[in-house]
Amino acid sequence: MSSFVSVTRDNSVAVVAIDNPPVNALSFHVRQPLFEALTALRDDASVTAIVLACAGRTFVAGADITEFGKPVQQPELRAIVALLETIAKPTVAAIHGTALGGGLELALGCHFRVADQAARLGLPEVKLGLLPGGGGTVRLPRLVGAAKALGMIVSGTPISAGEAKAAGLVDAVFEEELLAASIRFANEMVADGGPFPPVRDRNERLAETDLSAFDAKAAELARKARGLEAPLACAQAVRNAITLPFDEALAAERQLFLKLVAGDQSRAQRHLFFAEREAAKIQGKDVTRRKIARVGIIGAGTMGGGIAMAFANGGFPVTWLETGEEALQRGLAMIEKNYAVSVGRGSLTEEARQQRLGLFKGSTDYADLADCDLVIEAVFEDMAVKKVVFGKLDAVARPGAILATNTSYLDVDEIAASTSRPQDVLGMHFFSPANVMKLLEIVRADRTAPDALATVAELARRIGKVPVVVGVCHGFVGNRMLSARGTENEALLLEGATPGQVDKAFTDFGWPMGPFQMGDLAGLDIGWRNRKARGQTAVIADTLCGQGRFGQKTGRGWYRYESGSREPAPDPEVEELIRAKAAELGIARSEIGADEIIERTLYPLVNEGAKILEEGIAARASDIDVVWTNGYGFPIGKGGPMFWAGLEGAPKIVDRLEHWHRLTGRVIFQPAPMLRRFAETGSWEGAGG
Ligand code: T1G
Repeated sequence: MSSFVSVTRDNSVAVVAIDNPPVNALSFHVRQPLFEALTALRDDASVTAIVLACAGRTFVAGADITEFGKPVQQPELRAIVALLETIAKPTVAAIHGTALGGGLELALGCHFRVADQAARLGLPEVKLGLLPGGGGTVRLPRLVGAAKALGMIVSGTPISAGEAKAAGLVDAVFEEELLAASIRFANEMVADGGPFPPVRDRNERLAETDLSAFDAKAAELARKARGLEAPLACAQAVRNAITLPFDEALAAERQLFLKLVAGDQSRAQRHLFFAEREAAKIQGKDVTRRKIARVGIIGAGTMGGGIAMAFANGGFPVTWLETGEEALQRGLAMIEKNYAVSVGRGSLTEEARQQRLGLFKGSTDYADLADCDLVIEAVFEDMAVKKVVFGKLDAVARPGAILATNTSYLDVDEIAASTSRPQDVLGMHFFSPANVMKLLEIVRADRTAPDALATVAELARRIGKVPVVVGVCHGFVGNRMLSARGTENEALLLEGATPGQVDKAFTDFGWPMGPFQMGDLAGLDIGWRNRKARGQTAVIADTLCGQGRFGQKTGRGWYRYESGSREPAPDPEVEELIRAKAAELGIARSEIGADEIIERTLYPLVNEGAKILEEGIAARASDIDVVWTNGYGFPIGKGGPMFWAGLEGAPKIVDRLEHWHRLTGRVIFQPAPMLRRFAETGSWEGAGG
């Protein structure tokens, strides 16, 4: 027997335990001994039932993603599931932690699935650009019905043990110790005497399918796919489960899986899976993390409120400080309203709402921050104001407390230097709305202690954020690159494109929306204020703002918004304004195609990323991909700007940047040395600090 799979006996019940830390992935070194053990137990007449369990913190969390793209080693998961279904004696999967992907598919090969109360079950393959390739698309609908299976597989979102029991996926949920309860359950099934039909033969739930409703739901999901292939393939595979005989549907699933796993989109999404985990690891030696029990938030505005909610949602007590009682009460009222909306939507229970509100302690006195282990300021974006706040913090915070600024742009080294404890100072750049957006840029100042960075990176994941450690520069990684991506926006308009054409080039690329629609959503006045503060101008945007056209909130911006609508409509007045400005500036206008729009916006985006790598502001190219797919909507099927540069062809990017540089002389088009090296070597390695 291998160290990854062990078999023990509890009288006539055999317990097969998988032990493959950290998540019991179904690697080849697990599959082979598992297949052998199940074959032997099937043929062992002294065994009356089999319980399949896992050691460690979770049931099988899926196939081993690191094996994809390599030669397949037999036995595959499908063979193990098929073997399970040849076993007549009761087979019981005992699920704790998460049964995900191939893990749930393995459990679907058993007659029964039992779970502890905290268990979660799901088929998240779509998040890797795949579909369940171990029979999940054909077996899950047979237990929970096609509609529920479609929702689970296309969303990839796991469900709780309770929901799984209610849906028919799980046969029992136990409060007591899982293994003992599972063995008892198995003995009960033996006593029942069976027969025990394998899931493949259980068709009763399929008969209830309303195919036209199913197709309508699948069509709606397809509209949201935004160019991603996997959601469509998932829906097709589940539909096959309804309309085709089992083995044909299973074969069709296999073909769909093989096409997806070899495709660029799945490679891109698997790249992001590992990139997100890599980004959360702090470079260098293993450090002891500091204990964070209570968090202080300074500022009860939109950002402060979102950050406070993010921590309360993660179960942290929050001391929330404002200068005045009125501002504080306004902030608390906003949070109570947000939670009430969630309860109304059914996404939060009333009990959880009360529990979270109970975590807040409001204050207008800095001394109340003395027992906080981490304090985050989200006050007005002005260096002088930030320094006053940090001066007060420095005077009251306990030794070893981490002091963080939520600044989007300002120099964190300068803020840290204004305190007596620069080793405890760093940036935590949240993205609005901070309780929703996943990305958290952790800004490493030049004297920030490694354990402070590691503490905040781990804390970020505990509150559901995706952390990326970035260096100090104007705009860090995301906003600095956003600026490079937008430099040509007005030139494109003056030279002949319309806001709608630019935005369409972006949405056709896979972005949720283009830069002009995004500007109208965020409010054009924000950029206007920033430009004025920095003595910059944007001829068209400044004119629009001067006319009070701030975007959706004023009903007019780059687009018109019919009363109350959020749908952008082209605005002839804006297009006339652009033409007039172009004439004033003597700029000849002509048709501008989507390729040129992409070359003049996304190629500078990649180029700025290469500069950021060279300067060591980002530790690795994949960190930049994590920033852009989690904070700015870069299409996950393209893996982020740096991964996409490989798909697009770096030599072509360099060539076209040189073309635009020759034509315009603008520095954003000058290819960065790191980009040239990537074009030559195909690798971003060896860049940055
Ligand atoms: N394969 C290989 N490594 C994995 C892995 C997997 N399936 N899941 C996690 N890891 C590694 C991860 O890279 C990290 O490594 C460590 O385990 C801890 O993970 C045929 C085709 C289970 C909820 O998509 O969602 O089955 O950084 O940091 O936050 O149909 O891991 O320590 O070196 O995420 O506690 C489907 C993916 C696969 C689930 C735990 N399954 N994993 O979260 O830990 S495809 C998934 C997760 C498939 C079949 C198809 C999470 C988790 P390192 P972690 P965590």
